[in-house]
Amino acid sequence: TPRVFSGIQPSGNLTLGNYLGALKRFANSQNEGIESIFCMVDLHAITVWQEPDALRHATRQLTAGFIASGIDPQKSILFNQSQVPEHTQMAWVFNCVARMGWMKRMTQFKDKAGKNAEQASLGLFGYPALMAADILVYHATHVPVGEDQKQHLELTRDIAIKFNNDYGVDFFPITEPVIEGAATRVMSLRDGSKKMSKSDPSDMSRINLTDDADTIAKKIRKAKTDPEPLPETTEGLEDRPEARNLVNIFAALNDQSVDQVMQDMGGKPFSEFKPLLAELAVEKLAPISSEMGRLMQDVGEIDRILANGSERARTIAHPILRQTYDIIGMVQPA
Ligand code: AQP
Repeated sequence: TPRVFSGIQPSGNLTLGNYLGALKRFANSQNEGIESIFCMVDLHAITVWQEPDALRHATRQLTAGFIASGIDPQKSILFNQSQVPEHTQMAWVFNCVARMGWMKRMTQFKDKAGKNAEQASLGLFGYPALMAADILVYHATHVPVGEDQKQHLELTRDIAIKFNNDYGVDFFPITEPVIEGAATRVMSLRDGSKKMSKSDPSDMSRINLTDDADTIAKKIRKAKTDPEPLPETTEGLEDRPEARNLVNIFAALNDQSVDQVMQDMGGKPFSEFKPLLAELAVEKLAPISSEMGRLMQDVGEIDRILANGSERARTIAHPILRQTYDIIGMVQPA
């Protein structure tokens, strides 16, 4: 039976990239009646420094972001990773399955550690093994994510395959990444070659789900573009990363294909297209942002949702961890 899992780090403000690449699509599986498990991956967040109060706040705000994006905590399981110890327990097993060589090929580690890899935390290096544990401790079959997570999902498959082979079992499923839609990789508004990211030092590079209408409009107006008007056709976007990014964003926000957007917008100068995009972004994001604000007024309720979700998550994760221990030969109480 299919089961969906995905996670987001409470490492700052949610961006338009997180929304279009992940959150907006999460409600799909829930609404199709597929069991769906969504996690605030707070243990992933501390692979780089987080102020404790900011982490607590971001975890609650992210939970509000999920709910405001259409995740129903009754239908789906919504929880934070640190309340379900089976994730880290499974991660240890996978630390012993994954090979150093596999981990060293991970481009996200290279990007995030930068030139100073010796100063990066061991957790940042091991991040993908914990991510594999997040997924496989539920035997999840499908993982909706943005394009940047593709390599980590391939590693998750490699870990499942090696575990199954090493122990001669057919235990872990080979997970399918679900990377679809017009905005699987939303780029920075300041640099069409970099992905939009919550940790980019420039706030002008991203749209935050908490930005107000004026800020959204200003960021889109100032978004970097080339001087030409939009091309007439989709093909004309090929060597124009900034133009392509804005068209992709428009398409994803409006639930259209890129071709459909180009039929309406092709040939328009940015002075016309940008205000239309800003208007659309405000129309789609403002209700989410105000719902998040409303939910954040009752932090106690958010904490209850997370505690309840964590309990439900454990009822799935615990037996799978126990079976894993049994397969690998750990003596357990009868
Ligand atoms: N720019 C993006 N376009 C499309 N999808 C994106 N995602 C992130 N950025 C984009 C997707 O959002 C989900 C959660 O991401 P995450 O917070 O767990 O980690 P991340 O990929 O590291 O996100 P950020 O915003 O770049 O955070 P920082 O700056 O803290 O590292 C994932 O499904 C991801 O693909």
